[in-house]
Amino acid sequence: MASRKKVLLKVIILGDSGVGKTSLMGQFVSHRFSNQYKATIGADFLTKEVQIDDRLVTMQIWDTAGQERFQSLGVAFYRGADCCVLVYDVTQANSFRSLDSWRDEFLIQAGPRDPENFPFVVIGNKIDLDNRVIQARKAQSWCAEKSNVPYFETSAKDGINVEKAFETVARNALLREKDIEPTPDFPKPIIIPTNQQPSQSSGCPC
Ligand code: G3D
Ligand code: MG
Repeated sequence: MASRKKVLLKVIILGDSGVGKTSLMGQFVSHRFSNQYKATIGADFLTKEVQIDDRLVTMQIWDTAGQERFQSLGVAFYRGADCCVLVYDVTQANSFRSLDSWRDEFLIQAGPRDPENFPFVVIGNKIDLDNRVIQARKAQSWCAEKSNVPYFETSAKDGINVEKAFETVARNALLREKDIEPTPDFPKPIIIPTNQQPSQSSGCPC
């Protein structure tokens, strides 16, 4: 049976500062929720392998390093994104209102081929807190207006729904597999037979 090509998905997480982007990534990648974890991330992205049906998928998840405060994330952050996770905090109305501008910013900066059908996923985070101000149906109707973007409510703190949300991220990106740039396979090794005589036409002037 022919083996399927490996898939690498670039996933970026956007949303206002403080909504829990880094915590969601930490919970998903390492099942950890701690400040110490956040302080130790120096990299631009973390990777996690997930199994989606019969496919092994490497998710490369890009988190901001706090520059989202100025909405100036640079072109390398957006370039080649296969999926975009938009996060807000269910206890902060402003962070929900910002979803529009984060989505617009993504579409401008990343310039996907088919913006209407680009795979976004929206996450309402911090559902473990009891001071929620944005109700699920409000977020769901925003998502419905934007070509039915999937919506999840999570707690990065308690690990609620985080796996499920990221699995949907991977699945929806895979559905658009034709748009994903193939991961280059390792080149085939060149086998040099030990008993081979130098050929007459080797081009060697000696
Ligand atoms: P950001 O990366 O979007 O800026 P962070 O957000 O992941 O840094 O999280 C911001 C603050 O929210 C952190 O608290 C973090 O612990 C908290 N937080 C993140 N997710 C959750 C959650 O699901 N529930 C609760 N209760 N808190 C969460 P501090 O105090 O470190 O600023
Ligand atoms: Mg962060």
